[in-house]
Amino acid sequence: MRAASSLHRSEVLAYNKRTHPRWIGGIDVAKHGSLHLEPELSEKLHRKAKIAAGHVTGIAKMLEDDKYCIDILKQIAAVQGTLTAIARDLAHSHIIHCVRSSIDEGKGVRAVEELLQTLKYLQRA
Ligand SMILES: [Cu+2]
Repeated sequence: MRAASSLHRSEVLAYNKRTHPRWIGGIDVAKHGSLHLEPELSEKLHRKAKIAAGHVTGIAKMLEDDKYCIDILKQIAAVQGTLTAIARDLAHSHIIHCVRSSIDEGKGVRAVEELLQTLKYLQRA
């Protein structure tokens, strides 16, 4: 299998269907369409993402309205903070569920790949 980053979403979903059981950590994976996000976390991250989207829209408007640079920078920092928090929560959940699942299934190489990918994206966050 190619690196996950070079896969189309449909390929990843097909791979996940083949390699993961339907139920993980009490979550019906088929029902929720996710291998690692518990409904409460999904809702929390969705809410934060919508807040960040609102801030980005606000930043665009501030630029359009030629607002004071420091005020715009404050908004940018706030969005970055929100996105970083989302990334951390997502990475934490991914390690707990997806990486552990790979370990439980005896797929050590896959688990290491999952961890390395997590670290790679966290460094950018
Ligand atoms: Cu995951």
